[in-house]
Amino acid sequence: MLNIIICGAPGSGKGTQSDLIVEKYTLKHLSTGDLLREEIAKKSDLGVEAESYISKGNLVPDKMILDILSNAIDEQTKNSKGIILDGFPRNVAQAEALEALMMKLNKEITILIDLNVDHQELISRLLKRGETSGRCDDNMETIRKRLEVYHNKTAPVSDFYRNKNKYASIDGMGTVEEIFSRISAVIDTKR
Ligand code: B4P
Repeated sequence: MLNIIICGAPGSGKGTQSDLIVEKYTLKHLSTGDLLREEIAKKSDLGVEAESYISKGNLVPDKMILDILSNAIDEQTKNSKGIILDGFPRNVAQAEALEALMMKLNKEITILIDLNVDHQELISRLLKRGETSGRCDDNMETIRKRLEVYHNKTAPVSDFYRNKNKYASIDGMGTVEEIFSRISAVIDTKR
């Protein structure tokens, strides 16, 4: 079973690469960003609360994410070849909660794939996406805040998995296809 985490700064291509990984390795895709945006679109209570954090570039509270994800991970790991977690865990507390959950399910994380992209390239990708995405967080002020939150809170998750020997750093610069072939080479060593 392949249970992969894809991690990286906002705009590093987690969502883009996850779609390709899911197709090639027939995994189930769990994106916390997508799950939250679905709630925002429905204008549910959870979505309204989540939007108040996301529009300012902050992470939503851990409890909200864990409530959404716990059942989803349980469901998606049943009768599947594995899962790809896109955008989760976003801080060390979420990584610890994920480890506890996986242990309870008698499953384990195979590898964390960390996409590394230059600062200016991240900004230009997100501003470009903002021209058409309609997302409340794809504007210059919020992007700056998201990058700061990433460096302070999410980057330490890499060390958490590096210490477990479950970490692969990937050059996230280049074409989508070039990056995907680097990722595939790592995943193929884990099958
Ligand atoms: P996410 O939805 O996870 O998204 P992201 O970081 O903005 O983007 P991603 O890296 O997936 O980039 P993409 O492939 O789209 O998070 C949004 C917000 O939700 C967070 O800020 C946070 O508030 C909240 N949230 C989510 N998970 C949470 C959690 N676990 N805990 C707390 N809060 C949470 O690529 C970006 C753009 O670049 C696209 O337009 C794409 O087409 C383009 N692109 C991709 N690869 C490219 C390449 N190689 N070259 C050129 N362009 C490329």
